[in-house]
Amino acid sequence: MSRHRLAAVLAATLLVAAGCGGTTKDNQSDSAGTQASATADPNAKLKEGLKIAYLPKQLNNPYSDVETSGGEEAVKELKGEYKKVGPNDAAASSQVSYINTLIQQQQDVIVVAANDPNAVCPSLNQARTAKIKVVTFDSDASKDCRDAFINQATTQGIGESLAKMALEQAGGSGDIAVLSATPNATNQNAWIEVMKTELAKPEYSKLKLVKIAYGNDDDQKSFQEAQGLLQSYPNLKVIVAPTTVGIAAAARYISSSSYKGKVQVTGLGLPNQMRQYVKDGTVKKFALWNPADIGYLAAYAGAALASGQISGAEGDKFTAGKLGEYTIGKDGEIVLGPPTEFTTENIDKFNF
Ligand code: RAM
Repeated sequence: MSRHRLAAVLAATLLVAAGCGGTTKDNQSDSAGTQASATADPNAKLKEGLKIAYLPKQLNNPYSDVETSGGEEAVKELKGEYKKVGPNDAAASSQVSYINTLIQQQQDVIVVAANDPNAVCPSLNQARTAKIKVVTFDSDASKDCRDAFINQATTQGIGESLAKMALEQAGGSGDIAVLSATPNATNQNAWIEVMKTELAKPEYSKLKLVKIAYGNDDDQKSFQEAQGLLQSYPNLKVIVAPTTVGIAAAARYISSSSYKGKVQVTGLGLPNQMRQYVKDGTVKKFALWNPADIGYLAAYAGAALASGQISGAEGDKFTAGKLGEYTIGKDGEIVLGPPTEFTTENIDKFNF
């Protein structure tokens, strides 16, 4: 670790200790992409030995395990040091203490799926002051406190696909409810916003969104919320769960209840968790991307940032190993690719 870097880490540690937010103008302009872009060199070699730490929304979620398995694979290819830490619940501020520890450990890159767009920001900006590159993946933080964001697919595309699957599963009309993750989750909230805009269109006029429930990405809570939805809305036709935890819990509940065959479950799920519910007829269609690819792409983006190959500015290009070349879009966003829809026809082709 260079002396310069150590001094920066100490300065950030002092800020943490003093409880200062990292949102002053100086901090923001320090880490602004425009300043860094002047120094980015597309021909810079990727550094070896980079310390790349993953901080998913929560550890006890099978989705996070698949995501970070891709991260671990990429960090190995990059000859870096991989680490994964995180809370056991997805509450808004549960990640702050982990970020502070990662700063003290002088990581080179923090890859984080934010449980709340703002709660993590002061700490993430302190990390950036300490010359740590911050890559959000899966669930973004405010764009002022990260260098790049790996989005699984376009937010618009995911929201549209959720609305479309709900319409199809409802047979064109009826009551639908959303079973989401936490009320603060950046990703779910963005998808639900797009869904609402879609539902306002004429082709959706016979569909009524009666409730948005939150299972907090906790299996038991999600199961109870699914149960509660059916008690409150007995005419419900579809539960749309834009979370792998929620969709699996809702499908488990419906599959063993008298609502099986009457109430459809759709949304975003892991094929391995959903296979039995597709086979027993509870679920006809759901969607997802390969979470391992998000983790993989995030490591390469982090390494390219930490090596000075890219700055996070729009138009920057980098190669992400087996996934090929990516270009950074507006607001530092890097889109993995389109999601896949799973049905009884193709579910056995996927193993994650
Ligand atoms: C859950 C998490 C994650 C989300 C998936 C679809 O596992 O909320 O953030 O991307 O569902």
